[in-house]
Amino acid sequence: MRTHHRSLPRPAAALLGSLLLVAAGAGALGAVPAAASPTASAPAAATPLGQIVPAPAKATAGGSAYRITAATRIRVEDGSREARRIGDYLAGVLRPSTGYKLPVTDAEGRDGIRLELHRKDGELGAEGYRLTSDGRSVTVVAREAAGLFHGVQTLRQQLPAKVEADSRQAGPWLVAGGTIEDTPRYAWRGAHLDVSRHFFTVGQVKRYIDELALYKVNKLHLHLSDDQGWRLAIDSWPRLATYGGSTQVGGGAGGYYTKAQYKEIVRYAASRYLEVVPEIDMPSHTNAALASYAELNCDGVAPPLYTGTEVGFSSLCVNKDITYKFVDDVVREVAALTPGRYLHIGGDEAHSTSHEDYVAFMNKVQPIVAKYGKTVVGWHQLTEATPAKGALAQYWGTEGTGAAEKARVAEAAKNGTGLIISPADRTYLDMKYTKDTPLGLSWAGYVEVRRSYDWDPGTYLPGAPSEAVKGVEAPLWSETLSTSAHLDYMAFPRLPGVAELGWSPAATHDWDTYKVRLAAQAPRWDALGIGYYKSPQVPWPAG
Ligand code: NGO
Repeated sequence: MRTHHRSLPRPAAALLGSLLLVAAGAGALGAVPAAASPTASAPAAATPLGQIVPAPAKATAGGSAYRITAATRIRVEDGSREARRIGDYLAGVLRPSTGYKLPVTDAEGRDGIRLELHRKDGELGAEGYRLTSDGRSVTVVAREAAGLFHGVQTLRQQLPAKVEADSRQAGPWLVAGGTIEDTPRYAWRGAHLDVSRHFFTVGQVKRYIDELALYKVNKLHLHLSDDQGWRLAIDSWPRLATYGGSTQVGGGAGGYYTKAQYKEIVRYAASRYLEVVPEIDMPSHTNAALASYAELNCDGVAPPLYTGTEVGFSSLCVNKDITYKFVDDVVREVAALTPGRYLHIGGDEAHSTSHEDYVAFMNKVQPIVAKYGKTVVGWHQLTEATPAKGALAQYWGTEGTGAAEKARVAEAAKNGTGLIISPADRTYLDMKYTKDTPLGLSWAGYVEVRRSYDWDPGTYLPGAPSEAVKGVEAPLWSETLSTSAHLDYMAFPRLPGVAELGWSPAATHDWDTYKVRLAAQAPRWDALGIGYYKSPQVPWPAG
């Protein structure tokens, strides 16, 4: 059993030493200003406005703090179903720790927590929001429901960390006064999870989704197939899941999602405003499929199932017609289950496929994705072929990647291929933090917290136009990871940093202020039972 993972919330008293809570604790001892009291003491007792992760585009502090009390109501005035759902979600976060009823109502009123959709507020865009807090109310306004949801995450982080606890805690529950106006820098703020090397249950994936939502991540890229396991039921090729999904790295039992389970993941992600991007990796990383169906192999012989961690040895048979029937069937079924716009076809590390065969394969598969109404995403090796119109390439090189390879990706970007930036030596959450990290890999080097945050996706790839950059993504590969505690320990505290690179304006980028905001998140992770790496680079609160 690993000792660094703390699965139980720390007692509230132990939290009082933390940066976030010293002030709130002091408020509990003295006279807490009433909701409409003068500004002097109230703001001091609350988390300063905008001291959250990701940093908001703009925060203007001032005026009275808002205080949640037993009388507070959550108002969703426009009566929309989505606003109501988000109100219920917020109530679900606040009720256990505050102990208040917090009814969600569409009755009009100027007090309370107000969630409003202003469909004509163009400035807020598809995901932006405005949060205004004063003595009478805290109001979140957005044009779209996604923006309202992100605004609710901001509200959560403005409250003391113990609001995350699942048992009743002492208040006061203050939100500093002022206004936050916030829209994301990038439309693609992704997290990737490898459920193939080790299988993760629907419940484990939901837990990760909830962690992502707190940091305004909006894409969940699921790596559903690889040499070690095929993880999604495909009706037309049933052995993929029943046989190809029957093991994992190290030889454990593996597993797969039924179609109903996959849909449940998609639904849950959507309820947190994340779009699922399914990946079926090809032509390599396909041993599980090749083992399940002999006819997919060039020599007609099925290899055994594989439970090691080598890469690049398998390949679909590029010259057989049945390969494309297989791809067509799989893409059709995956597309039908996926409301999102994208389908990731992998394309990485095809070391046992010749260049000519690789190009022919990728150029034949991309139109199949289009035929089923989806937009292609591929790892950046896709640019060795001809990326389809509108396709996105996910760059996963490192500082050591050769200039020619970088230039090829940049050239594709100039010609219209969008980029998702995932440098392995910056954003790979499976890289060890240091040589002493008990989990993870180190092929791209060690990635300490500062290294994962302190770079700019907009200018990362020399020669790529900044408009081509659609966003960032943090992959979490699972060769060495098999439990939620493992995922948490590798994702925290690096994931919030990559999320911030995706959301916050470049002008807010600053390690010295970031590390203080990041440190202030720790009591929240404690309250949520998220065990994290206590990097010496971050000024964690004592306690
Ligand atoms: C590489 C490789 C994966 C590994 C991962 C481990 C890509 C795109 N292909 O990233 O198969 O799991 O590294 O860090």
